[in-house]
Amino acid sequence: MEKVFKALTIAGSDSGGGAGIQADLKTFQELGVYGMSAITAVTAQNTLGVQGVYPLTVEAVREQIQSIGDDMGTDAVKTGMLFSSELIKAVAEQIQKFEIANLVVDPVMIAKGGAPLLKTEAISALITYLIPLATVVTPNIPEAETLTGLKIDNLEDRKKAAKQIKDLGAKFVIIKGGHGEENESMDLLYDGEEYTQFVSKRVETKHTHGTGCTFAAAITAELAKGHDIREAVQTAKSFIEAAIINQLGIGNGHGPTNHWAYQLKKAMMTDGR
Ligand code: PXL
Repeated sequence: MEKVFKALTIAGSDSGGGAGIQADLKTFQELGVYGMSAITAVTAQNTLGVQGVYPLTVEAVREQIQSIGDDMGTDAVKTGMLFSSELIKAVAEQIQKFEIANLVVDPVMIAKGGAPLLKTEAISALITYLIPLATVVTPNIPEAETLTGLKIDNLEDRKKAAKQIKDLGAKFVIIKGGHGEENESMDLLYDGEEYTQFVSKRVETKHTHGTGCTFAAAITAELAKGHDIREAVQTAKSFIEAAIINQLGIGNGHGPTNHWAYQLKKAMMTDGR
């Protein structure tokens, strides 16, 4: 039998299905990776905003990861919404215990409408316990500013922030360009020596809910399959670009992206259409 690659997401549940655990599992599936989850918090949420946040206990989170580690194992882990310093510490301990090879840390802080998904007191725990274990950290510009205390206005600022986050102990850093204002969206990868820019055209749309989760989940799936970081980021970029361009028009607010668009595009290309 062909080897089955597996990925585990440790994140919050988005009842609306566009972000969080749901976005991660859909993305793993689309990229041919078996998806597993450890839920840190349940959010009541739709395209209009976050109506409720219900964190799980430290025990509940620890045990979900334990169950997977004891039996199934995983080729990669992604973390998303972790909410509190207690949950971050427990997750970091479990990740160390199971000697996870590929860890993608998406430092989720605030939902699109402004609802906090990480308590302010937990930012230092993220820096102390989790980022040093990361293969790659994937902040957007506001998250990179919070992690570094820098104000990011231009490419030089971005490079400085990437270096500072790398110095916290992560192997790679990608500062995403989705929050910029240029008509291109550029993601900047730093490996400790070189900066690599991944550029795509900016798409004007309000349907971008869950883009950060989806991008990081695609990187996780590709690392799980054994691709290197540059290949993984390139595929993730194509995946999220297709998902944003082919949005679904669901809900009255910031709608979800289209998680099946990338495979559809690939199938059409191999069809010769
Ligand atoms: O996109 C960040 C994010 C992560 N996790 C959950 C979310 C969101 C954004 O809304 O709801 C559960």
